[in-house]
Amino acid sequence: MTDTLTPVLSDIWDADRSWTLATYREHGGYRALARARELAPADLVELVKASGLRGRGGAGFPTGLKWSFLPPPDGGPRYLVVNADESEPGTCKDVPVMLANPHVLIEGVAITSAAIGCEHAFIYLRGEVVHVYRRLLAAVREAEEAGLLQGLRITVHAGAGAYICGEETALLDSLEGRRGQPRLKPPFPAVAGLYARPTVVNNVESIASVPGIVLGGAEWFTGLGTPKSAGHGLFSLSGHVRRPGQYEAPLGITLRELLELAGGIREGHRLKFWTPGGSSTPILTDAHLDIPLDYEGVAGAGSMLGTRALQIFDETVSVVRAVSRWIDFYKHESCGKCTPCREGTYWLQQVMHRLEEGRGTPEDIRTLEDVAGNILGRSFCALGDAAATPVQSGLEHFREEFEAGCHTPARDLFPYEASALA
Ligand code: L3W
Ligand code: SF4
Repeated sequence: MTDTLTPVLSDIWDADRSWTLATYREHGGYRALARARELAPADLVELVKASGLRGRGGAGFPTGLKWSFLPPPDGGPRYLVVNADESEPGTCKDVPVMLANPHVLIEGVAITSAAIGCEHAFIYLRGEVVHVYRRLLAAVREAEEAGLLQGLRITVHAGAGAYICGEETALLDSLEGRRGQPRLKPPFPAVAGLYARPTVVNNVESIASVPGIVLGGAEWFTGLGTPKSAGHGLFSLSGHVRRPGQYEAPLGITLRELLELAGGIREGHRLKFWTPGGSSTPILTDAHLDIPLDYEGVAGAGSMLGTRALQIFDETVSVVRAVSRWIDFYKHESCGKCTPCREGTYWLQQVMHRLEEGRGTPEDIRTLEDVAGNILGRSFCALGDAAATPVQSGLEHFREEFEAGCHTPARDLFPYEASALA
């Protein structure tokens, strides 16, 4: 961990054995849970509502409002499911939270469960990160043995490595033992989720932010960030920056400020393009260095804050090649349920490969626009839109590079060696 402006989530990452219960408690861990247990569930929901916390998994839906959508208790089970299936290209904030401080997540799970009346919570983790799975299991056991969970059962479930299982309803199908494919919404999980019971599905960072809110209060949290995007969050800088890593800061910080913390673009190079929140968010350019990185500021620039996965590319990188790699990913991960995404990602990939190899035609560029336009808004879930996004924003900002793909291979215009990290 390097510089951080609001060390709440990352405050103990540099401490010795930061992932253990002993270290977490030395730094005040589980005090928030004790305080939360003094509050009525409805007051906890109101507190999180008043804090303005918005979902940190990409969509930014107000967390307290989501909790309040659960129908009144009817005697049957209600579930909390933590979405820890972090798989978006560039997105890499939840794994560090769970590795460095799993107890802040577990404390958040316990508080949220108290707020919504849940007795069995699940953490759905992407299957590839076996080391995180082991760490979470060990931390849950520590919390149980210390008597902190008071009967709350927490199941850590490792998925099988499909990006679509990060979509909340596909995740629920997968958790139920079925092939992960999105369900029709409504009903939203809040009404009919896991085993058709009321279920809150929240991202790791959202839940890990809850203990801080309980201790600091709603006013403290709204005092950070901007009026409609309260609080702090992890900004993950990767790519051509001198010090890539996680930077915790209030929402509304700018890329220019974050680059200062990260030591700037690598020596002798300049910013060309970047994603504000992973490959699903339209790319931006050096014209957007000073936009506030909050939900409204990024939307105003034509993109989305998403997961704050800032992938930074300098002038040695071919936009066509970057978009082509992203399309390979979406084509591979399309679950195949709906036609626009299943067929559209296939055709986007065919055309992008031609352009990358310098074998494209002007008709190919029109095909890209047509296919991307027909995927966007017509797909069953957000993965389809996500696949159209890099193509559309790439064309918007760097059309000439796509046109160059009609006669020159990307490797000749942008040799691989120049793109290597310094
Ligand atoms: C009850 C209503 N609940 C909405 C809930 C809904 C969900 C949340 C947001 O996609 C985005 C996507 C990716 N009653 C409700 C309601 N809800 N209306 O609010 O819902 P939604 O549909 O806006 O978004 P989503 O399907 O959760 C998430 C973008 O995030 N993204 C994704 C990154 C990837 C990862 C990863 O790797 N793990 O997070 C990045 O930008 O494109 O737009 O809970 O139920 N009336
Ligand atoms: Fe599956 Fe893609 Fe359709 Fe989503 S948009 S349901 S991932 S085929």
